Amino acid sequence: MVKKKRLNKGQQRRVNTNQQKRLDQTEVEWHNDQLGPAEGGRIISRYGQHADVLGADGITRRCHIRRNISSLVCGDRVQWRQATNSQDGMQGVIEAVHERETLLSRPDFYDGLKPVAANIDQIFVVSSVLPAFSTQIIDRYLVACEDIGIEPTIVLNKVDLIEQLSVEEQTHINAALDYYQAIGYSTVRVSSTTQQGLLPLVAQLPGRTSIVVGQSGVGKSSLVNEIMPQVNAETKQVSENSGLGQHTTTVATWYSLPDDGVLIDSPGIREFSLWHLAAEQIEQGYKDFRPFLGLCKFRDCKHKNDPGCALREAVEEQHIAAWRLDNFHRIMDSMNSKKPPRAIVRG
Ligand SMILES: Nc1nc2c(ncn2[C@@H]2O[C@H](COP(=O)(O)OP(=O)(O)O)[C@@H](O)[C@H]2O)c(=O)[nH]1
Ligand SMILES: [Mg+2]
Ligand SMILES: [Zn+2]
Repeated sequence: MVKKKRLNKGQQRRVNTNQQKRLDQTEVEWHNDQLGPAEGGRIISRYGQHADVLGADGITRRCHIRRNISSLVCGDRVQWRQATNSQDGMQGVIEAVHERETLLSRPDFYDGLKPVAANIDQIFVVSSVLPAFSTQIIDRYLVACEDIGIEPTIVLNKVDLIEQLSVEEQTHINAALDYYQAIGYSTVRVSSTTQQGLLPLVAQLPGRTSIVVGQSGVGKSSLVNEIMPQVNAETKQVSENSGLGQHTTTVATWYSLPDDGVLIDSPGIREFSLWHLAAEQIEQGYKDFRPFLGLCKFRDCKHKNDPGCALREAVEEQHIAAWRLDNFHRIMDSMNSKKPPRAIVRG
């Protein structure tokens, strides 16, 4: 009979510490004594298992992310430690994330809700003359902004191209922007190429953490570059010249403004689905609907052909634009037909 070898206490302790060391090493590559004290920092952008952290000294360093951190995104306030010597371009490790004040998320068909940026307090919903202006897309962003309670500003970029549109198209864009303005959203018309209209937008930036969102190609990165020429955010043209094809902004990126404030560039979001929201939240996201919600004859009114629908009456009496109710229905229809498999399973 083979006697099972027993480890004495000292051996056992060594095995345990070695195991712990291996765990630590696979996580951070550094031993504890190779890391400086814990400091506060800010996430500039996150790339998979690492992120760029802005330290209190104003320097940005690429850091590992500890595995216990489940969610980390541009704008997060973190606790991190600098390494005495960098390894594979990594200069430290992020150990903890502070609680977020706000979080802008984007529903991903397969991955569920994906965070885009944290701790923002102003959202610029950027649209453009080309690619085509779409109130459908703007409304989706507005509903998302209303849901997280952050004041949006609607930006129409590339106004230098407006004359290329037909008179009908120009009238349509102007009427829509006027309507948004009338229901309480601030709207600006700008061109990052000619710089026209930029001053009112820039005036809204100091002291706040702002993000530009919108479809790919509307000129978000170009606007960021015009506002802060020193940052050189990657635009489509730049990357086309470098031969990298469609490789534009892929993650949200934080840029500190010279006079206190932050502007975050975000990647284009092709389709901003809202299926994480309930029908009531989408209704509430239409601020011009609010005075009429709850006044329909039937509690489960779908605001389509239901008799006694207060929203349809409001449209007939021109309190609500017909296209807003149409857009609402298109969002509701897409929610019913395009729900991801997982969301359906979960009910
Ligand atoms: N004519 C015109 N083109 C613009 C303007 N702003 C951006 N663009 C162009 O639109 C394209 C997409 O710009 P980009 O900033 O990469 O868009 P993003 O995907 O929203 O970041 C580029 O070719 C820009 O040069 C503008 O105000 N006027
Ligand atoms: Mg971009
Ligand atoms: Zn109704």
